[in-house]
Amino acid sequence: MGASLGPILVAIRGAARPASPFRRRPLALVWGARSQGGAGRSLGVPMPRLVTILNGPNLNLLGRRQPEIYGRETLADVERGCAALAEELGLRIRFLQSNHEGQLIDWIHEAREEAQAIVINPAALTHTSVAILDALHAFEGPVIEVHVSNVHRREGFRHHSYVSLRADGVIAGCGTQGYLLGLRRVATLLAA
Ligand code: CA2
Repeated sequence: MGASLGPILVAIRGAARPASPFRRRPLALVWGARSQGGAGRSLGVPMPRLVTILNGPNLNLLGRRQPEIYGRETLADVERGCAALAEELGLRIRFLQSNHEGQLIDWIHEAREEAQAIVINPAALTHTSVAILDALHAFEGPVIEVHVSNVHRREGFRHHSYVSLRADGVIAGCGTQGYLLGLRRVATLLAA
């Protein structure tokens, strides 16, 4: 066993490709120490980029009530599907759900430090929360807003989204597949 090396943060600037708006911050490639497991195991292999996937109030009930609107897949099914696709795309995910606005805001703040992109279904907070919008404004990477149902075919109060004022893309009415489409979009934006 070689000596354990601490993780090294490497910033790469001035790539040949034109600057992407999502590369405003230097690329923080975390190069793994020899002693670490997972993707950063061998020195010189960059950690896959992290996508935080956030789910708002009541989405823990997905697949258990109102299947005519939200389908039959549970949130655990969605998480499994996202994890499998993320691996295919060379991404890592942090998949989270909360019924509390403040918790979602705290996770968005954490994402500023550790994640390169956010996929968010803010659920009912979509239509009410300036606080979530403000938190997302402080996040620099791509943000994709996902809704399982087609909010535009539903009650008028669901037609307005505060989060859309910040989102780089919005997916609605594609069922739980919307999360996978969101992840694919994030992969495209991060690679641009
Ligand atoms: O279509 C979506 O994904 C929504 O974000 C879901 C929210 C709703 O308030 C938004 O307008 C649109 C509701 C999430 C609650 O999910 C449930 C799932 C099953 C049973 C009950 C609620």
